[in-house]
Amino acid sequence: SLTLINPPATTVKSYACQRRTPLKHHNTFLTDALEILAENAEFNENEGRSVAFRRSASVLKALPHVVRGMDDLKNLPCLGEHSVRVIKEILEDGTSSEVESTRQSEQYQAMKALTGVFGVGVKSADRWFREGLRRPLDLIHTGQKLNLAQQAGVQYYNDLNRPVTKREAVAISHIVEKAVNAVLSGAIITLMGGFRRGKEVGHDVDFLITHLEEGAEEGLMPKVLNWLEEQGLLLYQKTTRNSYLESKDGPARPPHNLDRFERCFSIFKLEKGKEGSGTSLNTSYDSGPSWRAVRVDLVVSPFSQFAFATLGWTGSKLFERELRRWAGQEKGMSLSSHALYDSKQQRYLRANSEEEIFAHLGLEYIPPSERNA
Ligand code: DCP
Ligand code: MG
Repeated sequence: SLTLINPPATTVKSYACQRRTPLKHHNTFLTDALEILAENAEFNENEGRSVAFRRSASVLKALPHVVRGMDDLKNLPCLGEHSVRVIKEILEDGTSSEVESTRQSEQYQAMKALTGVFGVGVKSADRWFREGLRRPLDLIHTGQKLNLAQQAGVQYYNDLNRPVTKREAVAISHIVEKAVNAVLSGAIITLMGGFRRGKEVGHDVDFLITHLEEGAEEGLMPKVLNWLEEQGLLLYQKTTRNSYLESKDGPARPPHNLDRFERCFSIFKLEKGKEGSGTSLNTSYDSGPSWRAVRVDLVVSPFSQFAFATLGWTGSKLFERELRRWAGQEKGMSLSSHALYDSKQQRYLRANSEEEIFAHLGLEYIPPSERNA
């Protein structure tokens, strides 16, 4: 029989939804670099390349130790040739020339600044970059035609690029609770996204709203927005049918309930000094206004879809992507934030909790704080 000379190296499963990824990990010096390349690939609309870099970074986030040499990468999944080359360079020289030149490049910096405007996607940013624009204010100076979202994005650019703290998220959640309770009693409001995964800061605050009584949530969104508007708490809002996960992936939602599931992208006006009981040392010297703008996403879900919506809005984005890829490629199923469809059985699988969805998918349950892939 064989004898193992070395203890087995750390084994890492290949899909991010099969493994635990804590918020704080040991390899930020590598993952930050890989994520710059992923971001740059997105700016160049090269999705395949971007996902490859994000998957590589994510594997390193799941390791229980610092990567010190190339030996530590043995047997790890998802590490493509390009990622390995970048990692090797950083391990040997301390930096990667490709990452550093990307970071310094005019295109990367301009695309980062322009896509950092709320409402501006890669396509518009790229067109403006090719027309010679570099900074958000250039959009104003050159008189570009902006839609309402982009106008708000430029107007509140500084505030919206300042991280939202957990304390501010809690203050916003009190406001949202008040608004929802004013128009419907018994609704359940849950903080989603990065904050549910344990992050201390975020780029926005995400909420999922539901009601135990199926159907009671219908028509809720416009009422909540009216209430907020009347109180002068909204700087911008746009509601849409929530269908982002379905656009490519086929049938993963029950055909009924279509019109009930709504999403609102908004910007809240949050009074300063109202974010909890702690004392702040410097606000009295702040020369700015007495409030700040905060991006808030609201999603309303019928209770029958609540578990799917919860799983779908908790993230991380890569974790969600990997869940859907696992469902499709390994299980012949189609997962969305509304439902799970089993193609073999040709039926939707019900679930009342995230645990049940993981079980349907044949996955070990991963709690939100370990979904930071
Ligand atoms: N989401 C997704 N795919 C998208 C948009 C959103 O899977 N294209 C899901 C997963 C996200 C959640 O919605 O975690 C919220 O989206 P955010 O962009 O707000 O992401 P986070 O909350 O994770 O990050 P941040 O802290 O930057 O807000
Ligand atoms: Mg968020």
